[in-house]
Amino acid sequence: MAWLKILLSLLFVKHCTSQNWWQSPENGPTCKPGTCGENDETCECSLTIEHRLTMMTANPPSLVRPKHGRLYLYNDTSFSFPLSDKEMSEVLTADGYGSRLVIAVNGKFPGPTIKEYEDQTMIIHVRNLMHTDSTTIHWHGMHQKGTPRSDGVAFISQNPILPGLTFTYRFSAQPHGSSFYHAHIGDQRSMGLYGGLIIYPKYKFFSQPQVGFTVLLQDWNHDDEPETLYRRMLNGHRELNIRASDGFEIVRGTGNNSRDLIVESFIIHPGERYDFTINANQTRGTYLLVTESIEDLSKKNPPEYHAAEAINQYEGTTTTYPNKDSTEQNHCTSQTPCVTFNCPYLYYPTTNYRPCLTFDIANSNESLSKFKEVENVDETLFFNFAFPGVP
Ligand SMILES: [Cu+2]
Repeated sequence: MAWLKILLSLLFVKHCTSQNWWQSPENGPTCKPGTCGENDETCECSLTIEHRLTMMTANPPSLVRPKHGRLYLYNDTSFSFPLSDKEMSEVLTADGYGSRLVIAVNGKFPGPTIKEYEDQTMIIHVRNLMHTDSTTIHWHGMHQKGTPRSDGVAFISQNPILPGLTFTYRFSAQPHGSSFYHAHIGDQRSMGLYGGLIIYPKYKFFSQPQVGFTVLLQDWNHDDEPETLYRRMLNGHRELNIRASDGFEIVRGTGNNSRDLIVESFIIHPGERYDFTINANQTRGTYLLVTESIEDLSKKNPPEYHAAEAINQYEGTTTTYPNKDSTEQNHCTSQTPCVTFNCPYLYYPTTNYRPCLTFDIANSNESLSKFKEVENVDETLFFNFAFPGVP
């Protein structure tokens, strides 16, 4: 009977490992091993939602503060004992300023990026561990053909997921591209309940890179001011060209049929996504990727600068911490203008040698994104959208 015992224990071990992948959301995988691969039919993932405080160590909970890229316990007044890398990785830093309530997904803020392949059946378990708040998740950009119940709009396509409950979303991963998921109830999205949703195309295209990084932008009011923001992703160094196209398939546009736009910056409205390539062909060092809001802050007293910054560092170089401020944007000249893409106004911006390309300039190689003529029009309605801007 020994062989049977061994067989049974093997079965038991296998059973355990396949059941437990979702039970340690912070350290375990987001998606079930053996799913979500290029040749898999399904992609099964688990998102655990809970409230967390930023700038706190995990165990025991203790407030931390930052200095020169490291974190220190709040009572370490002389900044003598930096936290270890592991301890730092457990802290949700957010804006690094004081402590604030956020929503973490699998212990992360923002949530983990889910990567899958086009046409895969998505099975996503959402566990709501918030104590009093119900939630839903909308899968931004997904067509949800035949699966309206998985669209995630609270009170319209589903009942909210009550505290302590788990809800499973099922839908087909269509169309391909860079997208994201986000809460669709209250202000949970701006508290952190969102993450990347990258759908790789079924067919490989020439020179399509499969590696890269995702930049997620969110509205952020540390003190919960009721302002909303439009944002501009701005490259502070004009030599680092951003190649961007409309929609999502710029990544494949590097071959002969390239329809890339070479721009210095582009304007992102809420919910929009871009795939862009940064040509790292500059002097090795540290560069900033800068996102600014496009509000007119010049009349504010004192002047304000609303921006988010990310450090891009060439491998093997020492990190420096370049400081960006809004006064340094004078690298655009009449000979070397800074091209901006997706301006909402005809005359934005009027100064600084910033010619603007509007969205209709961008062309796509993607057959699905081609404009389709509508036949048999019953009625034509005119919607008057106005973007007056500042003359
Ligand atoms: Cu959305």
